[in-house]
Amino acid sequence: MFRDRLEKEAQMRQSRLILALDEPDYKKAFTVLRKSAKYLLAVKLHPEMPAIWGKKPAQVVDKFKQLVPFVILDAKLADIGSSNAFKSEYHFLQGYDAIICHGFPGKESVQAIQTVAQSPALAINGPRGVFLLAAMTSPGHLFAEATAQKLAQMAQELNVDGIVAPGNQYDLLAKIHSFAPGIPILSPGIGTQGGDAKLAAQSGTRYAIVGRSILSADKPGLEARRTCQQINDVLTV
Ligand code: O7M
Repeated sequence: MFRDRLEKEAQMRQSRLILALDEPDYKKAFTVLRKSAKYLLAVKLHPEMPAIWGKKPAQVVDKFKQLVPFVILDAKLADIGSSNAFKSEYHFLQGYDAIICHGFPGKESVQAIQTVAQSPALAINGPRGVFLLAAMTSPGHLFAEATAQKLAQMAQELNVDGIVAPGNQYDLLAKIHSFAPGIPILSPGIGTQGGDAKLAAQSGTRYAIVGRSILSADKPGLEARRTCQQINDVLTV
């Protein structure tokens, strides 16, 4: 499974840090990536980023993968199965290693992406991954605990590669972890959105998704190293 590749690589690289490269200036984005790459497990991109940078997705993915093992697409797919299938196939063909999706359209919609991710044509370099979002970091989000519970249980049943859950809401995070103990959690919300890497890791986060606190640091490499170390202090790598 993709999550085994992720875990193995995390242990080899001694990093559970995923950089959210939300920087519209390509030159700046690439400089931050170059400076922090040594402390990163992966980069997370929104689907719009290559177009914002005036580049082709496959070109960006190829280039970034010379610096980090994985490039994760934050597509937050939330469609019916057949649409999720062709969208994810398009994205995987660009080289992305894993895709993030919503669970609220239902199990079949998520399964459609898993089927594409595991298709032999795409699995030449190992299976691709599917991460399911169970709750969000944003203030006033509508992921009530009961909803998050259902989504986490769905993630467990479907045996997805990971759950995205808020690294700035420790109680909800811990609950999501308890509802799907077998599925690793990837957490945004650390740093600028108030979450603390150590507290998140203690509440169930296995991989941290961090953007602005690294992107806006005077020394992004040092900030990446610091965040990477904070997680490693709690989780054995
Ligand atoms: O560290 P930040 O706040 O600068 O960036 C966090 C990134 O995580 C940014 O790319 C968001 O789009 C994303 N994110 C959240 O901030 N909150 C969520 O609930 C979910 C995500 C996300 O990655 O979803 C997959």
